[in-house]
Amino acid sequence: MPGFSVTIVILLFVGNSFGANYSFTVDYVKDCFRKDGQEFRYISGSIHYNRIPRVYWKDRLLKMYMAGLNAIQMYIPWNYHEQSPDQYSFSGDRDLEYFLQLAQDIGLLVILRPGPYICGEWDMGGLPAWLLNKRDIVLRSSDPDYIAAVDKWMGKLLPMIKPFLYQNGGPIITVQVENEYGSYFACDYNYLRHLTKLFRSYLGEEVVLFTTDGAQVGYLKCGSIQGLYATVDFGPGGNVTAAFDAQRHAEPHGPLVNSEFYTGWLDHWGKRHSVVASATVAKTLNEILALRANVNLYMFIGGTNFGYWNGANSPYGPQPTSYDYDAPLTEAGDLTPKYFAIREVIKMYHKIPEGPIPPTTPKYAYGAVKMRKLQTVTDAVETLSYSGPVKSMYPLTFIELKQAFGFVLYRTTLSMNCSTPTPLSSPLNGVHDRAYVSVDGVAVGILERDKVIAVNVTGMAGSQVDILVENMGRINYGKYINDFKGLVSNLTLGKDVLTGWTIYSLSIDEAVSQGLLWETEPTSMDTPQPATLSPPAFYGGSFLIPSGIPDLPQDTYIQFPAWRKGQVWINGYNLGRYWPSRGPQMTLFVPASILSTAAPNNVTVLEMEEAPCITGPCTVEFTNSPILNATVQGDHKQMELFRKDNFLP
Ligand code: 6DJ
Repeated sequence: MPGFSVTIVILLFVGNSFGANYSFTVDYVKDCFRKDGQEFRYISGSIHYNRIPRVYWKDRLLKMYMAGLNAIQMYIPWNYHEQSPDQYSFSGDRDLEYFLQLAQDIGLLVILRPGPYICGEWDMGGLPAWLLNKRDIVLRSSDPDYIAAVDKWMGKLLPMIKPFLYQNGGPIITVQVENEYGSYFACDYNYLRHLTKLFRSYLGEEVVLFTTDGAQVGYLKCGSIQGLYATVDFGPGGNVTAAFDAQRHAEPHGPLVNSEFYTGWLDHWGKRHSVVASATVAKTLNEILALRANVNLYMFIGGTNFGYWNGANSPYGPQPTSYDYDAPLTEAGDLTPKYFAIREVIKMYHKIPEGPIPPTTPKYAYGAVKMRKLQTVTDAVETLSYSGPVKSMYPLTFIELKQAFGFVLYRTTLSMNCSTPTPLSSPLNGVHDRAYVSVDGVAVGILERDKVIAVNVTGMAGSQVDILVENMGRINYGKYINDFKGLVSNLTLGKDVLTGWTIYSLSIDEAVSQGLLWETEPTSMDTPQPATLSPPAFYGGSFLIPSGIPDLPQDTYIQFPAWRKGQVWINGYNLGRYWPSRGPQMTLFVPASILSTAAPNNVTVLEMEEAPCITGPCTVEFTNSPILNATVQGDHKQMELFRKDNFLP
């Protein structure tokens, strides 16, 4: 039966080319990767889907593909998908499977970094804050409670990932275990071994598992173990051969890999904006590629820390809302000279796809929007605190209140007459992270972690003390990632420990998106006061997208002339924190996808310190270009330089 055998041959052929033949391996003889048996080198770029609205994923991935990249590298932040224990979300902006599929459809392979810890300037390095329910948990170690939570999460995540592995017909060529584990104090090999077994049990024996550590032998010591391919990370401008020598110390053979080649660097509030010259990036990239090494450009597009997702470093220094990173594609996905400089280098080694690069999208300056004062947090406390207050002798932390992000109001009374200014202090530096203090509705000062531990108060015994505490983002790197929020130790008034607290866990995001905040009649408090501080308050305004102009709505940036610090929502979407009084970030990226042409767009601002509304124009402003590099306040080194440059005393 000749027809029958022909059918079998065809089936076998099809079977081979769509499954069984797909392989991705390490060649320890020729020092390279092999894809389907052929020598393969990746030139990859980092993109974090959690920092880009879903509607823009395709645009950003296409731009990456058109730059000549053949792969992307991405984290999976655990806390983004499991915000409360056992409550998983994988839809909308969290649709991981859709993102992986898009990457594959566009022609990009994927280097996956599922953690569980990711660092990445992301709240608590991607670990869910609820892990801190066990007070003394040792994160990133063999602590049984930590391991139990990791096992459960990976039991949910890794089976989702499996069909996307290259050998199963998907785009994922390699999977990273943990992240820069060699720079963590615990140095727990049993933990790394446990993760290796766990990953293998769900993903199989075939997949290439790897680790990434700083390019120094010291980091690789605790970061690498048998069975995980050790790679390194390092930035431009240094000695490439020396950096790869560190990798060779752990992996005498196999492909050279720089898993994070820094195209830019991260920012902190109050510190100068990081900039890395394109020429330096291009030069070192060329050196890396000339060595036949594999490379991932971190970041290729940084994106935005929307909402409360930014992390922080220690001593406490939170990262701003923008994660632009001075990357080749800007926060808003715009093409930059760095993009083209990188593309030129890649062109010397790999074939670049032909065809047009998706253009930079236009931005629109919607102009000034008038804002009106709404309630203060104290006025609105009943609305904001759905479950009502909790009474406690001593302050409770966010975790004890089962709140992960945002703000908590701590209320007590002055325990004694303070007829002369008396210090209200956090002797153990336990304000995590910023506390706005008012007495009988009058703002008296701000406490700030690692910066200001006392403010002076006056008032009669029994006066109401309201302390609104802001979580400004959990530490994401180093020893102090067990970052509890709220008042994490007692406050004192003079020598007295303050007790008898009424604590309001606040659901501000829900109240804003449901439009529950009201305008208030001006009071005597609203008249100009000598003090330049007011109790935290909401402001609201709205604007229409102009009609008759084609292609609106477009992306835009919001800025806060003469506002000080706070949080902003548009149509209930939490865009993030603004802090122009500290800098360097002055504008927040507003994606068009949250704007409406059908109705007025509602802007809600929670200003923590002082709005310009009494003394000047009460407006926020939509502009068409970002400012991420303003002069910063509070960076003493920079001030010194500035003084010197300007011949100031
Ligand atoms: O893997 C880390 C990235 O997520 C490596 N890295 C980047 C990102 O956080 S700072 C910027 C950093 N590691 C800490 C090393 C400090 C010198």
